[in-house]
Amino acid sequence: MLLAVAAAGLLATACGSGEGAVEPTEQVTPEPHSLSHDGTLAVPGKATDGFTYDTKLAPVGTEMAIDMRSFKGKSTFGLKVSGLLPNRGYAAHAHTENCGSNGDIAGPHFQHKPVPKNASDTDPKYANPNNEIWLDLRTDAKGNGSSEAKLPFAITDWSRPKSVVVHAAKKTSTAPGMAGEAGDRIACLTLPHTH
Ligand SMILES: [Cu+2]
Repeated sequence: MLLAVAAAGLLATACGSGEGAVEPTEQVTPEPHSLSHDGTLAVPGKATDGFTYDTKLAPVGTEMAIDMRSFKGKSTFGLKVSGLLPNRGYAAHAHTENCGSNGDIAGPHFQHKPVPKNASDTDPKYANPNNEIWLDLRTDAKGNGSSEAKLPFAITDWSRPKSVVVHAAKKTSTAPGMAGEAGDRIACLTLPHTH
């Protein structure tokens, strides 16, 4: 028992919010849940939470910011970018894992209802903007753009995406067998999370 308590103490220190943090460890906060976070893209090796994997389509220094709010079983999820190529569509989604040294590390699309084992990732029944978080946007003449997804489900500490990935395609496909596809992963922002 004592050991377990000591271990919990250590963990709290490791993830804690700095010196002398005395707030009780926050347990599940199902809702309301909100999160704002931004990052600046850098190449893998120099990146902390914002990664570019294609410096032509997603230049170093591009800023990505998200603003997520969840309340009463519904959520909004906004994405803002500045510094991408001007006047261009970009497909983007929330993904399940943290960003890493290559785009694949961010895992598949976050899904509220996960696709069953016998179904395909690209089945529009699961790969659609009511079950995933699609953030396709179009930049203006300065390379700034934004999008907001309105979602018919809650995002909680336990059911939430860990990253936002920008893809090379100008738009996310919705065609059967190709739903959710959007080409190469060109940029990724890791979202803060506790689980
Ligand atoms: Cu994606």
